[in-house]
Amino acid sequence: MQAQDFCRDVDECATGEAKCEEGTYCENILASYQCVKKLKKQCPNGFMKVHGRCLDKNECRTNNPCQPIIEQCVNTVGSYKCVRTGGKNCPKGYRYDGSGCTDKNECIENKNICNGIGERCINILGSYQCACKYGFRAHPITKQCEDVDECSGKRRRCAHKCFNTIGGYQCACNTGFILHRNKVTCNDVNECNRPDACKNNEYCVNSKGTFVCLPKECPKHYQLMGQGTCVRVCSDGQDCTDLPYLIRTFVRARSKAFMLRLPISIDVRKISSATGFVDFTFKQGNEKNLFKIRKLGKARMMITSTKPNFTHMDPFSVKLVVLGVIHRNQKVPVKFEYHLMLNFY
Ligand SMILES: [Ca+2]
Ligand SMILES: [Ca+2]
Ligand SMILES: [Ca+2]
Repeated sequence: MQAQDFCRDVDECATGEAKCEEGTYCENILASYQCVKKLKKQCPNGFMKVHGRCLDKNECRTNNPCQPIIEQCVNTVGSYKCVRTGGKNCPKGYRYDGSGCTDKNECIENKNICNGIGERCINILGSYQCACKYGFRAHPITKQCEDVDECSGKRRRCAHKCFNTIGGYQCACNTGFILHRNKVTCNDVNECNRPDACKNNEYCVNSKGTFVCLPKECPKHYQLMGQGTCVRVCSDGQDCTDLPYLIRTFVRARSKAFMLRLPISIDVRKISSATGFVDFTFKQGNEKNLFKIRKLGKARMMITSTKPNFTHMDPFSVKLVVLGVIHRNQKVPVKFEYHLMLNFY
């Protein structure tokens, strides 16, 4: 027999014969068709939209929400049920609890089940797993948990010093600093808050990682002009023209990578700009050749480190004395001194 011998239903929706209004869709039925109103609203939970209609979702087929082995998923209209499979003979890793099988929590039942160093137990359905605790990592071959050395990694964990511990690490600070509550960064100790930090004839200047006691008085032939600045005063008959015209003291703290631009005092600049060049040399404190002077223009300079591994050195303090000589045409050169109390932390 051949197909054309039978009366066949015509799919009016497919042929285009059917005319449905907007907001409706065409549904083919035997010997006719119907226009079904499209649902605009979302379907309620447990239903899904199929050709504009809300149909029950079969949760058991899509992703089984029930516990495998011990439960069976039963689909219902708009929902599903997890039915515990009966029988007292539970598979390995499960136990009968009176009404069905239930997972054994091996981690609670046997506290020592994962007892290797750095191991922790994770309960899973029908079994358990031993994983590494935080701060430990599984060895690629032996799979045993090993301490992670947080201090040797690329990431810098601590502001100053890092000490590895089994299962963790601890930060510590350089001298003159105290560990912040966050256990990572370091705060400077203000030693000047201590009443006995300096003597009576000294004032205290706090600096990162240290502090400096500076005399309140200037040396002979000098007068104090503000904190840390001594200006030469030569009274009649005194031969002190060879002494530096100005002695200024700076207290600076630097993390190791540093460049130090010095603010040259206005008085010195007045002299130098009117005349010519300033020569800068180290008078004291650069015996190890750790520093170099870079001239910036006529009367400015910058101090930088000479060693590329400067940042790896232990913290240290140094007093650098920089001598500046201003050469003047046919006149006696003018000298001045910068006393730099530097702390590298
Ligand atoms: Ca288990
Ligand atoms: Ca560690
Ligand atoms: Ca300090």
